[in-house]
Amino acid sequence: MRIPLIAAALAAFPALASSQAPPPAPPSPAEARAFVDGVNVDLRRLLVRRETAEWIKSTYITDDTERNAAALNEDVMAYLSGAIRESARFAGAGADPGTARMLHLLRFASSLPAPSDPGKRAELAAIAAKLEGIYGKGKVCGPIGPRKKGAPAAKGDAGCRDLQDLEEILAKSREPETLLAAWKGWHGISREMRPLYQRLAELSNEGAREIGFGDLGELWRAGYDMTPAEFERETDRLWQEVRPLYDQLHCYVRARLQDVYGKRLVPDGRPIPAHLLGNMWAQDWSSLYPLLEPYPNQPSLDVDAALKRQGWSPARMVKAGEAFFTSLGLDPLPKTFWERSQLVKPPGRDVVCHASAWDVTYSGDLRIKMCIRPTEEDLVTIHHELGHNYYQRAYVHLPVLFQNGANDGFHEAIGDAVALSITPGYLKSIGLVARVPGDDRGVVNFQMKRALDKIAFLPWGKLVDQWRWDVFAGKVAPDRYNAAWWELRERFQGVAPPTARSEEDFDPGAKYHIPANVSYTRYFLAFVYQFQFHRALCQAAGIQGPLHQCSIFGSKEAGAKLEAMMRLGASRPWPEAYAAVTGTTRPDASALLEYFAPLRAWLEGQNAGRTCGW
Ligand code: KAF
Ligand code: ZN
Repeated sequence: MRIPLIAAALAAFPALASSQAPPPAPPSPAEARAFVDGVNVDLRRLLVRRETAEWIKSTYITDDTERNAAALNEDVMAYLSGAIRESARFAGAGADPGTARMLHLLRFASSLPAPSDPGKRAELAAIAAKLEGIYGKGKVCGPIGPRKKGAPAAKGDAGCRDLQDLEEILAKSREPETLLAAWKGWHGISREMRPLYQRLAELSNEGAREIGFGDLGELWRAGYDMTPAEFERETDRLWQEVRPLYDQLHCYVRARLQDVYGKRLVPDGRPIPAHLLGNMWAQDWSSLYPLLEPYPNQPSLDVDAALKRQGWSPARMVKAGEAFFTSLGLDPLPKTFWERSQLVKPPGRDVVCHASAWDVTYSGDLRIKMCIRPTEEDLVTIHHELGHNYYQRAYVHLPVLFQNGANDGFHEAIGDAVALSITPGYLKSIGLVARVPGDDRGVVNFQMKRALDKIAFLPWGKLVDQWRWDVFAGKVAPDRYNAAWWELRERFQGVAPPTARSEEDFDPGAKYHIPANVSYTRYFLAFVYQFQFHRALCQAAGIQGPLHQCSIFGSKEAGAKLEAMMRLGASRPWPEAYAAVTGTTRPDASALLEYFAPLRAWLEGQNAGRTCGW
C-alpha cells in the first residue's frame, strides 16, 4: 500500500509533517490525478474485502464473523485516515475538476472515521461490529400478552420472539397490555448498548477531529455540497413545509384512537403513547388503516390478504419488483442476484434481518438481504432495495470514489419514487386488488393509507439525527441520552413513551440505524425528494391527471430520465443530479403537498372543531 506508508510515518512522527522538514514543492495537477487514481485502486480492493466480510457477518452472526468483519473494517479505516491526511498536500495543486471532487469526497468516504491510534481504531471497529450484532441477535423471551386457553406460552425457539414477531404484534394487536409488552420487550434489548455507544461517539468524534471536522455530526452534515449550517437550515425549511400536514394527520389519528382506546390512554392535547401507533418506532402508522379507514364499504385495498391468499413466494415478490424496473427499460437483474441474495430468514442462525442492498465487489455483484414476508410493506421495501441495486449498477462504470449516490437521500429515494407508482390501478394489473376505487371516497381511503406511511414518517425522519447531532456535538451528555431522545420524540412526532423510562434504558438503540451507525437524515430527504422525482417522471412519461393516480409502469422515457441521473453517481454536486430529473436544483415539498391535497382538505374538514396539537 503506497499511501499509508507515508501517512503512517506522519502519524508516528508528527514533527516530520511540521517544523523540521523544508516546505515541499507544491504538487502538480498530474500528481494529484495520480494520487486519486491510486486511492481508487487501493480503496476498491480494501472495500471489496470489507463488504465480503460484512455480508458474511450479516447473514451469519457469530463472534468469529464479527471479529473478521471488524478486522477488515479496521484496514479500510486505517487506509482512509492515511489517505485523507496525505490528500491535504493537493489542496493548492490546481487539480482538474474530477480529481478535485474525488479529493473532496475522500473525506466523506467513511461514516465512522477512526482515530489514527491503532489501538483506538481496533476498539472502534470492534464496538461497531458488536453493536450491530446485538441488534441482529435481539430476542424477547417469555410470555407477551394475556394467555389464551391452550395457546403456547410464546412462539419460536425456546419461547422467544424476534423483532419481526414483535413488529407483527404491534401492527395487529389492539390490546394495550399486549402492545405494551411487545414494545417494552424490544426496548429492553438495547440497554446493553449504552456504554458501547458512548465509547463509539467518543472515538469516532476523535477520528472526525483528526480529519478536520468539529465532531462526527458535522462530518455527516458536511457531505451535501453546502456548509453544515446551511444543510441544517435546508432540512428545517423542508420540515416546516410539511409540518402543517403532519399536524392534521396527528390530530385525526389521535381522535380516532380515542374512540378505540379511550381518553384515559389517549388524552386530549397530549402526545400519543408510542405503542398504539402500529409500529415499533411509531414511524409508519399504516397498519392502523383498518381502524382509521375513512369510508368503509369501498373496494378493498388489503394487499396483504391478496398476497397470502394467492400464495406469493418471496421470489415472486422480488420478480414483481424487477419487472417494474425492466418495464422502465432497465436491464434484468444478473443471474447471480438470484443465487446470492438472502430473501428469507435462514433457519437456525442469527442474521441481520433489517433490509439492505449490496454490490459486494463494486462491479455489479448485486444482491439484497431481507427476511421477506408476504406483506404489502415488504413488497414496497423490495422496490426500495432494488432502487439501491439499480443505482449501484448505473454508476458501476465510475471510479470507486464516485460509486455513490448524488447524496445519500438520492439513494434512498429511487426505489421509493418507483414504488409511488404502485397505485390501485397498477395493483389491479398484477392481480393484487380486485377493483380500483373510483370516486372521491376511494381516493381519500387510498390517500389515507399512503399518508399513514409517508406523512407519519417525516418528523421521525428528522429527529433521529437531530438526536445524534446533539450527542456527537456534546450538547447531550451520556446521562441525558434517553431523556433527550424522548424530548425530541415528543417535540417532533407528538409521541410519548408508553411507560416510565430512565437512563438505564437506551431507547435510541432499539432502532437499527443507531447501532448500525447509518445516518438517518437521508430518509427525511428521500421522503421529500421521492415526490419531486415522481412528479418529474410522470411528466416525462406524458401522464396526465392527478399525481396520486400516476403510475410510470412501462414508461421508457421515465426510465431513461432516471438512468441518466443515476449514471452520474457522486461525480457532480447533487443539485446538478437533482436538476437532471426535476429541472430544478432546489428541493421543496411542493410535489408532496400536491400529491396529498385531496386528503389534506378532507382532514381539515374532519378536524374542524377539534383541538389539535400537543
Ligand atoms: C424507508 C422507506 C420506507 C419506510 C422506512 C424507511 C426508512 C428506513 C427504516 O427506518 O426502515 N429504511 C431502511 O432502513 C431500509 C434499509 C436501507 O435500504 O436503507 C439500507 C440501510 C443500510 C443497511 C446497512 C448498511 C447501510 C445502510 N441501505 C442500503 O442497503 C443501501 C444504502 C445506500 C447504498 C446502497 C445500499
Ligand atoms: Zn435504503
